[in-house]
Amino acid sequence: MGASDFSKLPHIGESLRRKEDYRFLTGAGNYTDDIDLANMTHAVFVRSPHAHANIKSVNKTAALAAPGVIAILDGADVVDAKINGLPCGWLITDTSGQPMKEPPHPILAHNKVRYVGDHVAMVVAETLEQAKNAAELVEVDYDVLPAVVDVRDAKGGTALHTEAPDNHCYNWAIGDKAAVDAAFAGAAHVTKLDLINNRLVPNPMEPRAAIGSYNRASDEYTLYVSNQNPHVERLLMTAFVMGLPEHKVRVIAPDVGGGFGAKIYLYAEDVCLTWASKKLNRNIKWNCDRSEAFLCDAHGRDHSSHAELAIDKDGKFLALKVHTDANLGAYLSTFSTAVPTILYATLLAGQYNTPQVYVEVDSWFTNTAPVDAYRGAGRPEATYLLERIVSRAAFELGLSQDEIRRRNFITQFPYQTPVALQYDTGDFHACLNHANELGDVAGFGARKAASQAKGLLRGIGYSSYIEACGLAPSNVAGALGARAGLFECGEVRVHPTGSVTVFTGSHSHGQGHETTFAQVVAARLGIPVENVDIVHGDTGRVPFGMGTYGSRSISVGGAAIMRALDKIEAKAKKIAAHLMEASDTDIDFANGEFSVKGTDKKIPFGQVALTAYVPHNYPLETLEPGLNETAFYDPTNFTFPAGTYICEVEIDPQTGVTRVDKFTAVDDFGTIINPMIVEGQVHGGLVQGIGQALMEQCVYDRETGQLLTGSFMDYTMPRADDFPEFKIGHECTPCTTNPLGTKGCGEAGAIGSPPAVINAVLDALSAVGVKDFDMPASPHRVWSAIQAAKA
Ligand code: MCN
Repeated sequence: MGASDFSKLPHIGESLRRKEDYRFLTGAGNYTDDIDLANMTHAVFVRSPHAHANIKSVNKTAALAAPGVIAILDGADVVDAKINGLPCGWLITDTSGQPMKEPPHPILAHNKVRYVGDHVAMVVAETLEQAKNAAELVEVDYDVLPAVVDVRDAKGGTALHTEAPDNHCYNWAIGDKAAVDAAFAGAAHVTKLDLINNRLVPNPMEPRAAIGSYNRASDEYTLYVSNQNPHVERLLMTAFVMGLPEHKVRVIAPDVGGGFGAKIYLYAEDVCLTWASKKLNRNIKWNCDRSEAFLCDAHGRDHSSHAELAIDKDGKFLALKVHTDANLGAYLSTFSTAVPTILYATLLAGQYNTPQVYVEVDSWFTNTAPVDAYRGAGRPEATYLLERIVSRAAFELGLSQDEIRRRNFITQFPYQTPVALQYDTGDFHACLNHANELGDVAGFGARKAASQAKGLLRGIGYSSYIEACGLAPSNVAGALGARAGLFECGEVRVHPTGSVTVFTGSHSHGQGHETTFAQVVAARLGIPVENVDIVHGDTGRVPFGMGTYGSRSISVGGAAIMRALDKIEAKAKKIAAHLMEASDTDIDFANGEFSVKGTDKKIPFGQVALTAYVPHNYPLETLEPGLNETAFYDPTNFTFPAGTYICEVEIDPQTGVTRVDKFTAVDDFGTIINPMIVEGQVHGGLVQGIGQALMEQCVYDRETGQLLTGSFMDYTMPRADDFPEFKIGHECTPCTTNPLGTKGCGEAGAIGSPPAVINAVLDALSAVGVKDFDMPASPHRVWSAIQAAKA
């Protein structure tokens, strides 16, 4: 079935209430911490208080003697057990042709710690209190070393790893440098910009948690873990770290209370629990507390960039060149290396017809928590840079932010960018027009005058983003360094009574798959949505899948289910043909009924399902009984959601307090399955993006490497009353490379919104002479910028 026919099916585009909400809203969810196994023990990790230190000794004597303690494992035990370090899933090749520097990432530090919170030992005790008390008795003698925190200090700073003497992981580049230089030579105007993309701490509502369990009778391990992709977790852990046969480990990611990227990765704690569950022959639970999450979850962003945009006399872009220093933290987290390269630089053409783009990236090790993908992963960093420099160019050239974008929008599709991606569809003018209308841009002047009358500064900011979701074909990703496939699986199990259970490799941790995937299946089979259940998050039940990240689930996971449904339909037609004594090529299937072309003969889907399992009148010689099909789908291209966001802020120059007064988001997500869920996704993304722009910032002390924003007292999280009612609109150019026509929506809000906010802040502050500003626009930073401009 093609995308166009699919979009017309019943249930597609319907805002059905979420099937999963009953259990979530009534407290019936089953999160990792809700799982209680027999004789459960509890783990607590001893963590480094220093950013960089040699470990002289670990003395466990007093701790081992403490009540309830079962075992204390440290780096020496890991070496004895021959457990490898955590692998990095993406190999970047340096511009020199050499592979990136890939130092070991031990699950428990051996001889050296490299960031505050680095894992030194795991204490296992009968109760959590006993484990906590004993952890305080573990005596670690450290020889403290100088710390490197900021990428600007990395080169020449004390080396974290012997494998990376300059703390340098790789230099990577994309684009034609000579062509870019030539274009700059002929430019009428060059806009320059230095900017920092502030480091963020993900903070999902449910912190990470895991339970290691080992069954001696079957020699099987089970790891319950709050994770976004259980099969990837299992593959990395068994094949690369523990050397276990994969079928002996079952990974279950039950209800997960948000991930936002931070739960994609294989973490040290997960391996420690799995390993120790056999070693101690006990079930072991670990719950990350909020302070540990601040210290040890993979952080996001942390780029420092210089960009230059060459423009001709008509305001048309000629070329863009960018240099970015990316902070990778102390170790390479699972997909960290792909974020500032493949997922970032390839998005720097944006929505614009810029003939030449050249991007160079240096990535560095520092004594901070590992940095990896966080909602948007590279695309927010690209969008922030591009949309900031485009608005700055508009300010410099005296054009409106709207006009400069219109002059440069891509209008012909498919469009090959100079940085590898090929966009299949889009209508950027339509999104901009729609956003202008929805955001009442025409009334901005009057609102600005009204703000002025109150002594307040009002500004408007635009951001026209494009991003790449779903990820690339596996072979392309492999050529770019991915050490994994990027397909997805779906199994459709039709039961004898015609109800259906779907097993998907995608994982829902807030995105509502149990509803939207059921909508897709119900629409295709013409059965009630209540008759479809979705199973995910269990390697013991679901075929091998890649999980959820990169807003890929509906476009790749949904496409795999569509493929399985194609097979179901083809087989069901054969059964129906037999029952109605016709040729299967003469069978039509629509609205849950099989009919013979040109006749009034028809039978319902349920009857065919029953016949498949009660095959009394059945072509057993040519057809197997049963109606159960599995498919794997490998995407042929990314999907390219795009849109225009417009933000209006009002700033009190006396206090620096910045209030988002209006925020308009018009997105093109192709075909939309469930508008209510999509709107919720956009709301969540906007809050995260505006949160980054206005308040969130992870700060380490530049000298000592201590995390200064290690709790919600110091790290400001956005709240509902920080926001106005968002105005949300949609345009639709269906994706041409998947059978649903969908483009991902899960990250768009977080990608498009930060530059819209900061462009608005700069527009407002231009009245008092402020020309440049880095996120976050906290009252103190805004007030200080105003004072500096006055001075
Ligand atoms: N959808 C739709 N029509 C479309 C596109 C999507 O109806 N055209 C629906 C989908 O069926 C799905 C939801 O919208 O129910 C999101 O779909 P998609 O864009 O495919 O994104 P994923 O399901 O793959 O989710 C991943 C994405 C990412 S990468 C992050 S990070 C993120 C996000 O989703 N983390 C989240 N949203 C989150 N929402 C919650 N509550 N918690 C997180 O951790």
